Amino acid sequence: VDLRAAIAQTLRDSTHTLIVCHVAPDGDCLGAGLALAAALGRVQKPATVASTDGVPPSLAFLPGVDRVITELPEGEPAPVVVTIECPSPDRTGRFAPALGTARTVIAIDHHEDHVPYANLTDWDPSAAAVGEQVAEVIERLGVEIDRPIALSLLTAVVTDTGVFRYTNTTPHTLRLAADLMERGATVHEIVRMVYEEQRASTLRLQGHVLSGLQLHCGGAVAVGLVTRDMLAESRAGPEETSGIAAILRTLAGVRLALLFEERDETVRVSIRSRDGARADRVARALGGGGHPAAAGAEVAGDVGQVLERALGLAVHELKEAQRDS
Ligand SMILES: [Mn+2]
Repeated sequence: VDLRAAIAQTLRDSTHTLIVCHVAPDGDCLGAGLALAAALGRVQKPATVASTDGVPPSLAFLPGVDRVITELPEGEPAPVVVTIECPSPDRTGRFAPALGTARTVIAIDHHEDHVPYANLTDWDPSAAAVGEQVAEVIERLGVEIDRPIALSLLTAVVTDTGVFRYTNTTPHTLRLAADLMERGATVHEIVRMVYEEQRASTLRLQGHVLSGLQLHCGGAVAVGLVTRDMLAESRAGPEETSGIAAILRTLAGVRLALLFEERDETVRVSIRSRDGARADRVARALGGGGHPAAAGAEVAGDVGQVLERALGLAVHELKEAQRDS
């Protein structure tokens, strides 16, 4: 039996479904989660989207964000819980207890490092976005995709492919995007809302970080550093660092880009890679995870120590990539 048909049937049989995004949610998980909730609403099946870290301002245009919950509700637990790209239960943040009280847990994920924990697992690392997988579940629900659902799904696809620039973009991705545009969503409005409504503080912070750019390994490794002072001087929040690692990767000759963000007791490391180097291998060695081209980790210690350790791993990864090719 078709797995996604079984998932659709389970959702149709559920009196209430809790759809849980991962911590620090992105356009893919929120878009996919909101699209699934909207689709269930169309067939009179109540569904709630949950996100420990709420909704980032750049995604506030997504239909239904006003109903996203950030705390586990009291009362009757949801009989069915769907996790959206959570490779392990802890990625659900404060909603992890809901997995224990649910009758059925469904995991939909495209992350390489997924460790099975659900009753039904739709795991497809070849999917460009989890939104591609959710689009197929919605199709099996028999729901006509309308403009709000299309906008959410297209946001998932657009953001996880870096606007169709990353290697994960396939003909299937573009066909789905075309279908969603025929349902009334546009790529332009998403690009405008997500990437072209930036704050001055974000650009100032990028300026600080880029002016301190370091190159290692003959220019194959780019390193950026976000100190607490830089955040204060730019009047930027810690969430405004997203996108800097991707900028570092655009440099000619760079195969691994590493961004280090000074936090209270830890250092947040964001890793981007290309041309055969694997960001996820470096991230896993640091105790984190992610995709081959984009990964990250939160590492205890001061920034100098963490930088030295990560650079050692980056050198090792360049050798590994050489051997793989
Ligand atoms: Mn994703």
